[in-house]
Amino acid sequence: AGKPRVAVIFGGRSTEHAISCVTGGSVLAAINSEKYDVVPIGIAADGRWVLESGDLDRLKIKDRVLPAVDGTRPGVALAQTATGTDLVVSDAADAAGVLGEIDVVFPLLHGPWGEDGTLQGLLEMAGVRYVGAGVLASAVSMDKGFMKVALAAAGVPVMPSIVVTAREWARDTEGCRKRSAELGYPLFVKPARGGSSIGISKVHDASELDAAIETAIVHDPRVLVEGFAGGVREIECGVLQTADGSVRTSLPAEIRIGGDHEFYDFEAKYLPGEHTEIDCPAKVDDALLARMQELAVTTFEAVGCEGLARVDFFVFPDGSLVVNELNTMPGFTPTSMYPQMWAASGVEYSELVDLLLEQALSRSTGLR
Ligand code: G1L
Repeated sequence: AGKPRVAVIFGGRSTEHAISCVTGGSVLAAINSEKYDVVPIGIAADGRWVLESGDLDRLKIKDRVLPAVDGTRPGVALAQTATGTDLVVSDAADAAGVLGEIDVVFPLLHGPWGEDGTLQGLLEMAGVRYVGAGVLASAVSMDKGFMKVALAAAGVPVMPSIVVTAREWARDTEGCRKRSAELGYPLFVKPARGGSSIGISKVHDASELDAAIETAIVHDPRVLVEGFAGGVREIECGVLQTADGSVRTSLPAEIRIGGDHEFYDFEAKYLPGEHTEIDCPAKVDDALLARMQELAVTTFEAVGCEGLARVDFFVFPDGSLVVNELNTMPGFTPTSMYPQMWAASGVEYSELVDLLLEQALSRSTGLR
């Protein structure tokens, strides 16, 4: 048998197309080519699946120009064959040529049709193994409303919240206002499935609530209204499941938001240094570290995650913890938080990529 063949899929129809391309370039560069054959697959902004070139320089930010998938490259499609799964090159000019069987996919896609379990479902149907969370865990983690229901049921502390749907808002606006106000001001209002920070408002009093809900509804018909955690530290922890089935946790990192930013918003996230400081590893005592790592594993298991997840905590002044976010597809360039936390824990980026591939390859393609 030859080397396992890895398809790295990146790009996609989301606003984070360019970030996904940069991540794809980083992962492609980190895969050990003595151990794996690599196939770069781009999803163009219009949704076309293409065989990308091996030119990794194309996937970098150059002269402040963001990379994008080249939609003029030959098209590819995932097709199941009698013998298993083959990736078929459906080049219009040429008769369909077969690239060969794909053993494992590294799906680097954000938002709807990628992070929400839909691509995972396609891969399950085709019988192809892949890195990261499965269909249910991806979908549940993507939706902050359902994520909190699953975590609360497992005894994981979360901030109190409610979901307001566009239909409920239209039919019973007053009822939605009342349910929101019961959480107490200030509040956060967010699109339930927004991966980035777009559409989020901090609501200081009742006069600001309607506008905040209407802003969030533009981005998602499911809106999360959440209690506000004041005076907390924001600390996150990486979770990594390895091929032997064990679930490991990284050292945590702390994000400190400075200046006039009321929360870790879009600018704060993408212009680090100017608005935020990162402590990696975070300065935490042994007792807090142990509680955080244990809660991170409980969170991972409560949602049935696989492979990896980043768990973001609020730490209250009295030392109590709540889980603020669960991310099954955390930022994954070498300088992103998740890889940085693992680097601080002794696992370098290329080893991380290899451990994730090994874990994915060890999976059953049946019920698991
Ligand atoms: F495949 C993994 F490992 F599960 C995976 C998939 C996607 C890890 C991280 C990501 N992240 C991204 O794709 C993104 C940060 C480019 C957008 Cl969510």
